[in-house]
Amino acid sequence: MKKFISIISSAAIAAGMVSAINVNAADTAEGPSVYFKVSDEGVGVETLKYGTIFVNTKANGSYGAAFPCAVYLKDDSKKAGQVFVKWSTNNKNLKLSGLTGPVELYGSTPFKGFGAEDMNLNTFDELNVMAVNYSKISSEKPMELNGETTDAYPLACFDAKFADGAEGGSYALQVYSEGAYFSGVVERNGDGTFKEYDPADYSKPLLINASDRNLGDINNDGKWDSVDVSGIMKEYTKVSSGQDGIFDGNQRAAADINGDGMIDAVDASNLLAYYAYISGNKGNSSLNDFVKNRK
Ligand SMILES: [Ca+2]
Ligand SMILES: [Ca+2]
Repeated sequence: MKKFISIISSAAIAAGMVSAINVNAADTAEGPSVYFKVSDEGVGVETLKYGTIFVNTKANGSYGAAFPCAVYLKDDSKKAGQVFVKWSTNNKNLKLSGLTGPVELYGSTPFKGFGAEDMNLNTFDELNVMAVNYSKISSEKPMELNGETTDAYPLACFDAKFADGAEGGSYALQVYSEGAYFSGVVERNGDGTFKEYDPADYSKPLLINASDRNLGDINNDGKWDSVDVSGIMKEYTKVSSGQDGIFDGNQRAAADINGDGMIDAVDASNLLAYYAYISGNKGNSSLNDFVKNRK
């Protein structure tokens, strides 16, 4: 294998492709990324073991309240001289609203010289896209940070809410970078040179699983028991053997108990252990807390 690679490299060098190879190498390196946080303090909103957000859309009346979110930039180089980030959801039934800067809720912005109103904030309602822009384009230097890292404070805050009638299933908050609505981070080296990155290339979406029932209550009868456990096992057996699943979106969201994006024997095992735990009248943890504390 090594020999094969060295032959390719020699051929590439001979063909004058050295610069093309270097560009590819840079593109696979770490670049600035964007991530999201969702407040799980509201009724029916929980952060699962693997970071996925679970929302019971009927926990607080039909389709409940908006839940607060924040968007962060992670830029280990600390060279960002201009940050323009847009984000959206993968489904307009998860609607974004109430865009603000981070000062009111978090006390500061990530970058020095930007107060409560100094960044540009835009909401494109038709697209369900939001945008924030921190820009010191007159400077050749990176922007100075208010904290130790670029994500010591969010770039912006907003609310997300499921529209009435939104179907159960998996939703996502994600960077938006398409056409005229692109995202970018310009890293400045301080000597006039710079490099522009698209954070969409380095960022992962935040999954938000929406269900009309409690986590783990697959048949929606208000109890967690062996019926729910065997439901998960049936679904897992079908899907893992290549057949179509039998769950609808509400059931799928309720069944991914640890929030790792899969419905499998681990979820069934967690639910079985929780069933034993509550039926022995031993404890009153929620299913989610029980799973997160389980070794
Ligand atoms: Ca049940
Ligand atoms: Ca799972």
